[in-house]
Amino acid sequence: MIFTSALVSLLATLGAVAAYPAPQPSASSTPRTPVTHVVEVGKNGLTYTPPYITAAVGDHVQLEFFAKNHTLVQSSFADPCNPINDNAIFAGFHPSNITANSTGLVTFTTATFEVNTTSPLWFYCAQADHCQKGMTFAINPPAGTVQTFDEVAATKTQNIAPAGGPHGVKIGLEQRYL
Ligand SMILES: [Cu+2]
Repeated sequence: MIFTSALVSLLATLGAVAAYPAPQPSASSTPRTPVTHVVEVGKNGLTYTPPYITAAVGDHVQLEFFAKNHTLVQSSFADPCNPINDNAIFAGFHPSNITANSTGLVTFTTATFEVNTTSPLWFYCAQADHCQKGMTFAINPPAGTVQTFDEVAATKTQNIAPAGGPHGVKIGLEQRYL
């Protein structure tokens, strides 16, 4: 009898344990789903839209190329219009007829890269004098620095494109309705 009541007691305890909800991972330990930031290149003149973004490590930046023939090159903050080094991100040049007035299903050439740092990243368009004219882009720029970058860019006597083809990006196609 003692054994039976002990068993009942044990089963009751087990039942209570089984009914208790399993611990859930806290919000802070849940992996963040990477975000793809679409950036329209040359849609609204010599600009990237948006001109800068806030992004986390692991996020992707997807460039969509509008007319006429733009690119994206990584520079340092101090020296715009000049590739930061031989490993600079370079989207390549992408001639396009798509404009802000285009309608219907269009096919963009895209260049996509992954954000691999929380440090600020700086970019420009190496076509003609687009860099000097303010066609610049930034990821995680500190407050107030975008304007400074553009002011320095405007003083540059050269706008330098990397040699060779695209670097550090994945070139693709993206269809969407405008
Ligand atoms: Cu351009």
